[in-house]
Amino acid sequence: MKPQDYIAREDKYGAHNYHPLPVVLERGEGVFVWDVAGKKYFDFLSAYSAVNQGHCHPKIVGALTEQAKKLTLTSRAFYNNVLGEYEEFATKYFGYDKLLPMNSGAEADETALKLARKWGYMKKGIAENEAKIIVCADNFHGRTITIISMSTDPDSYGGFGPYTPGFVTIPYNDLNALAEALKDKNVAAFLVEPIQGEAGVFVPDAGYLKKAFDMCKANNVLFIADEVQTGIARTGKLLACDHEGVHPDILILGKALSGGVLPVSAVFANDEIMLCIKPGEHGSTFGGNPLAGKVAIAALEVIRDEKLAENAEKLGKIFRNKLTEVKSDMIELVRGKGLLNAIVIKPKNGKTAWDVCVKMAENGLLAKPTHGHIIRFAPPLVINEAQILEAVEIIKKSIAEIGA
Ligand code: IF1
Repeated sequence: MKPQDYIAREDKYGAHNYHPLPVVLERGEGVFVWDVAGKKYFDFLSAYSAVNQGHCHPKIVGALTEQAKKLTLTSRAFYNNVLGEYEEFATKYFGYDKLLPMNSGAEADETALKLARKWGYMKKGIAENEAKIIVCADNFHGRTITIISMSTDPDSYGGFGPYTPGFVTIPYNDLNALAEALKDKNVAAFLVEPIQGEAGVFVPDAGYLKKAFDMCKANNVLFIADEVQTGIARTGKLLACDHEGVHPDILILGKALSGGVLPVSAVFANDEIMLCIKPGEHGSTFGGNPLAGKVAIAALEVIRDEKLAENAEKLGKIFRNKLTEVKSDMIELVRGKGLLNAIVIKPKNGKTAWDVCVKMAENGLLAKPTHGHIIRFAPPLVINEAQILEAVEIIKKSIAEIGA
């Protein structure tokens, strides 16, 4: 089969809920992926920051295959010998009393919203069904109906109403707006991405997260960090909140929590919050399965043992410096933190960010535009300096070819 045969088959039998780049991949290893014709690419998306440890990391795949031969799923109707081991390891790793295991990032966000509302009624004394949660414009927290009810992006919420009530939207990176919203005594929580990934890698002002956290504490409001995309070493620290010494009341993780080998997400909180959910009040068939537990332990050990946060910090600076030096009237700006970066493309001669991405693919590097004119660059954190420099050359060459 040729690439277009794979594409035609998906088009015929699969929902059209994505518009992928015309590349058909069949193998991944470390920072590289290969298509069905054997062409090799740098992966500069990492499945939206789920493959931070590199494709098919042998330690993580080893944990997966070992456990897969023993026991994959019991449901939570019974105990199993792995869940407690994973819960102890991960709660000590991130510094919380407990975690609630789920599968997708959206499920973890939904869990955090339920937890915050429960806490609001049981501990803050908010009247039943009156709890409000502050969210930021241009957020991305997933695709469920409640989560898109918080969205300001018509592509996310359009045509899916009616919407879940109880959300107050403020501009991102705006402490005055937060101060105003916190005056409402029915506010239970503030849900925020430490960096807005989907919006185009918007890094807030230095000090924003810390000041927002302090303002929430002063108003008895929970600070919830959605680190599904920014967490697990992506921005140069274990968590993006660590850059400002913020320890969220509720932490949401997903994606690279499993190194991309299967869906694993989790919500972390201390007992005062977490124990507001009683037995039988929340759950999921696969949440906390032994396969996920062993994979997540291995994925987190790789982050620690291979010092991937430190690597992301060091190579991210080199990447941004090199890209900033590129002389091109198509590059409006370069921004990011660690190895979560983006360039804003100024269209030229009708050529857009999409054309740049198609050209980069021809030249051996995969990345994808977000919101039309922004290209996100997020390679696996196992990348080395020589590979970063080689990737910069491909980006430079592709922009020059498109802009010519
Ligand atoms: C798609 C975006 C990225 C997330 C944050 C929760 C979730 C995500 C901060 C939900 C998921 C994914 C979803 C995927 C593409 C990708 C994405 F473009 F959609 F927004 F990364 F920026 N919180 N992001 O980024 O996690 O349920 O997907 O496991 O839906 O197209 P999920």
